[in-house]
Amino acid sequence: MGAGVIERYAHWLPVGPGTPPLTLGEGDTPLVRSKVIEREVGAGRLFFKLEGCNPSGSFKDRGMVVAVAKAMEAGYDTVLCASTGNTSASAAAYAAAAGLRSIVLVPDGAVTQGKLSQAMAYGARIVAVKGAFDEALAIARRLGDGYAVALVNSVNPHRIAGQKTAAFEIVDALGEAPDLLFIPVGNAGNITAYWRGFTEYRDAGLTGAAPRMMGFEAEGAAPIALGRPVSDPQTIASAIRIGNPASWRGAEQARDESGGAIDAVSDDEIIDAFKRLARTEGVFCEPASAASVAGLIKTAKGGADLSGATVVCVLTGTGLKDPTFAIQMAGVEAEQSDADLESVASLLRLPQKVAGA
Ligand code: AN7
Repeated sequence: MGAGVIERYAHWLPVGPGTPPLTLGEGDTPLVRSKVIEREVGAGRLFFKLEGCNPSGSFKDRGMVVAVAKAMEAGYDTVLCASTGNTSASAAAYAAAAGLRSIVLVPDGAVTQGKLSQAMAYGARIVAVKGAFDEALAIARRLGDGYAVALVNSVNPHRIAGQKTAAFEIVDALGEAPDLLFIPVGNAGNITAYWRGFTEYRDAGLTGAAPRMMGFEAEGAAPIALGRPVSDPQTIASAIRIGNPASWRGAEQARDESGGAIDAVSDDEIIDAFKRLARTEGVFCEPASAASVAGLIKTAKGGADLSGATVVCVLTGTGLKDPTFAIQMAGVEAEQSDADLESVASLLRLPQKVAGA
């Protein structure tokens, strides 16, 4: 354990003796049983896959380690991506670890401080594009085609290959695939990757069935649910503010082959799920990640019978990615006190300890 996804899952990945053994200790993330939401939605068993525990704080690291290792192997000295934030943080981290340069294109003003601070700290060259993510990605793809840089967006198949290892881990942990997998959908690479992982394990006889894939977009940025691109995507969940996903077809394939669904949740539903996760489960994720749990709650409210079902919600990124959002949602400030026992004790009004108790 702690060996990273290339070493642990080499047999399933497009790596060979010439691939550098790059790792920051990604993967092997916790699969935590729900304490409260499981009961509220009436699920047999509910687990959260805590992808925020990866080295740069999101699931992107699983695919990025493979994409950057393959870029090194191919002799590139620079990696490039467009990003709503997490891909840029991850690309910058692995480029730093590999001794490569990184360039990240971000939609100007639309990336959280936490994510930008990471790209800065890891030493990426950051270009704020005056447009939406989709425009930045279109530029990145053309730069990747015409210039001496390795494109590490999820249109790079090595990204998808690495990210499928999360599905392997879930089956390895449960001993079988879950019945349902709830996952946020933005550029749709991750749902594509999970479906590949589950079906590869199924085809190899390591699980009998694959789960129904339940993907959730944000209502104001829901091209796949609507069936058409969205030109001005809007949502509080900036990570998935995407109007024309690159892996659109992969997501539809996952939905159709698994008998699942791709639907949308409102910002209010995302906020409600975010709060429930933090306050009743002790799990702090970023707003985009809460879309998976919002989707589960919506599905249960819609009358789905989940009793007897094993359900996994993927929580794609840590809450520390977006502290501004968390502080706004809490709507509280620290209470002020002088630095002495009397002041703190009188502020708190705690009951006295009973002697002998
Ligand atoms: C926390 O970083 O697209 O459907 O550029 O950061 O595979 O795109 C991030 C996406 C879900 C959606 N949750 O995954 C980027 C970027 C979080 C994310 C998604 C993202 P995909």
